[in-house]
Amino acid sequence: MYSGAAAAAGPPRRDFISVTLGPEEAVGVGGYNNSKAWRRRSCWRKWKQLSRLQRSVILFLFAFLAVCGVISYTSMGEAWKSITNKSLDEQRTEQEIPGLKLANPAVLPAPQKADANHGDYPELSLQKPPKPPHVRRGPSNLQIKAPRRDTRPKTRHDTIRAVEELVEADKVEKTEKSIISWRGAVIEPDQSTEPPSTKIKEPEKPSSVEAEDQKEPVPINERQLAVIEAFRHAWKGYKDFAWGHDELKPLSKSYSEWFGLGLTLIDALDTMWILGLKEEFEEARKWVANDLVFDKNVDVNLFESTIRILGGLLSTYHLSGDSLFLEKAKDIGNRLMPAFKTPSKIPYSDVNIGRGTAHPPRWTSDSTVAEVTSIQLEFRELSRLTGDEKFQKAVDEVMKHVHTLSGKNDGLVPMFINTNSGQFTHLGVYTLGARADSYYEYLLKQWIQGGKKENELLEDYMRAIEGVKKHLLQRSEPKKLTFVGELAHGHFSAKMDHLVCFLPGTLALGAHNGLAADHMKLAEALIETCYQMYAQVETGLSPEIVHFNLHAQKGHKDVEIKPADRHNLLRPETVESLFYMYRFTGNKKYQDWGWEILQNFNRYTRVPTGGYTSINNVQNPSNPEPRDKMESFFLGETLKYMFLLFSDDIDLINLDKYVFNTEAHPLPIWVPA
Ligand code: DMJ
Repeated sequence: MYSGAAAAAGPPRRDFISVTLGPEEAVGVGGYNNSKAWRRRSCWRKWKQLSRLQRSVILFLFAFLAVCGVISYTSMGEAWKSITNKSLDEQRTEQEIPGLKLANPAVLPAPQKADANHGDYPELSLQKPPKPPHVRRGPSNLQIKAPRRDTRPKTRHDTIRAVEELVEADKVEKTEKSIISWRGAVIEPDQSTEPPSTKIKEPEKPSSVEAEDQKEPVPINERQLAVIEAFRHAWKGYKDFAWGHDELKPLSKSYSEWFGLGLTLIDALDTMWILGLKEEFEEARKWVANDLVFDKNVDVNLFESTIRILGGLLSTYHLSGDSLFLEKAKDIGNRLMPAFKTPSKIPYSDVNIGRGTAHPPRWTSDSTVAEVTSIQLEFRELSRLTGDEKFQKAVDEVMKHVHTLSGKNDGLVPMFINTNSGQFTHLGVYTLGARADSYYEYLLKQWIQGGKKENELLEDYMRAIEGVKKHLLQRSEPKKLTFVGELAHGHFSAKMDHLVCFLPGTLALGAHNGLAADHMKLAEALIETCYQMYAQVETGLSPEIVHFNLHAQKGHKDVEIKPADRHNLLRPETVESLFYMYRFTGNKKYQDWGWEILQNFNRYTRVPTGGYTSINNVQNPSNPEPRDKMESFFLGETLKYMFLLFSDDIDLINLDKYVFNTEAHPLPIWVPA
């Protein structure tokens, strides 16, 4: 090999390297002499004979090999460590229940832990998620394999770290814009990464169910069997009287239509998969294949159809690996896109999926904050699966915009946002209930979905929880239950929607993912309150809204119910939070509370001819006044969370691998490849 520079300078210099290895070389020079001294001399002579360039190249090669060696040694060490840890886990499990091994080895790549970058911030660390103390087994037909992840932010560094002391967020923000602090955690926006929207390069491969023969038979316990029985009873009513329609009216043995898209059937698909109801699932699949048509001149609510239909189809696709569901998800996803064609890019509430037009409600150009900020998990996942970034771009833009908006109160958001101006409207009212609830839930869940890299989401979430603590938390009398009230123009109201009971589960999920430990404490206090919203009521079922007593009064309980609020719609939020609490603590009281609730649903809402019904009066056990409607979320969420709550299998929708959308449809966490 000739060096061009040497050739130009004068007579050609031989700058090539010729290395001959092996004994032949030594034999050729003067016979075989293998003494150490001879070898040393011979090597040195050879070395001296080499040109400077040749020596440099050899030295460089040695240096390069040394670096490679160090790197591969480190990564082998990591791999060895994880193998060792796994076997320790298995040993521990064996000790807890002799004879049982971890039934389901992880099938997804381990999600990047928030504390994965300790090396970057050696002085601080995230709290380690507590290891659930119970043993896990899941239905044999449910081994879920998450897809390979192509879409991820550029930087691999997680940017939160636990700190010992509370630093006031506002104070820090004033002094140094780059650090936002709160109790227990610090974010450094300069480490921030782009959200994954711009990283979509190729479509995601379909995920698939792991081969059946890799699984051990899984015992289903008595309580899970009771959930299966309840599901079958509900399904019977739907099948007999409402097949292919949106909702069952179990008393009149008929149905109601909302969008005319078989809402209950789609919402229930992944529940059937999780419960192992193969026959029912196959029957429903046939309906999806042959009868589900989105090319219809019908107005649908963007939020409701996203969380129930798009979310339901996506999660069923992930669980079953059946591309039919992805095709349908793409179809509905595309048809919902016109909603984002607004002056502000804040989507309209309603879309005509046949005509491709969208509009706000007739009486206003406002959209609901929870609605426009709780469609992100689904659209982001659709982008990842299809490789088409338009879905994610649209919803990320909404989040970015809301992040910058004024009108928040310590992270708490108003309930409405205008689609023309993009500004919050009806300022001054703050709630964690209807119209705002899932905004908070999706801040955390998007952060988790994206691999804990999108700092603005975490920042908004942490700030909001501080806002909740500061403005909305109170204690009731006589039991001193911690509850989340509402704030209207500076006045505190002791009103709490049942919807707010999603919060303990979300807080626990955040704590599990390394956020402040006091979030878990708050979760424990709030789930007790949510349980009391059932336990203190005559039927043992919670009303839609309660008012807490702030002052002790003789003969009064903590919970007061107004006549207009005493209905129960078979909602999931408390059971949902019980599920998270049990998963993360292993405390069986949460299972027992859920069991009580299931029995009371059976006692007061079950319709003998099939189905369950919402009721109008949770305070009247002798006549709870059935409403004649079974909401789709009873099958999509309530019974699913019940089944998961009663399970001791953390791999039955492993929360380090999946994140539930707000309609209980599990979507994979994007794991670095
Ligand atoms: C569901 O559609 C979702 O959970 C949503 O986030 C809130 N309302 C119902 C259940 O109560």
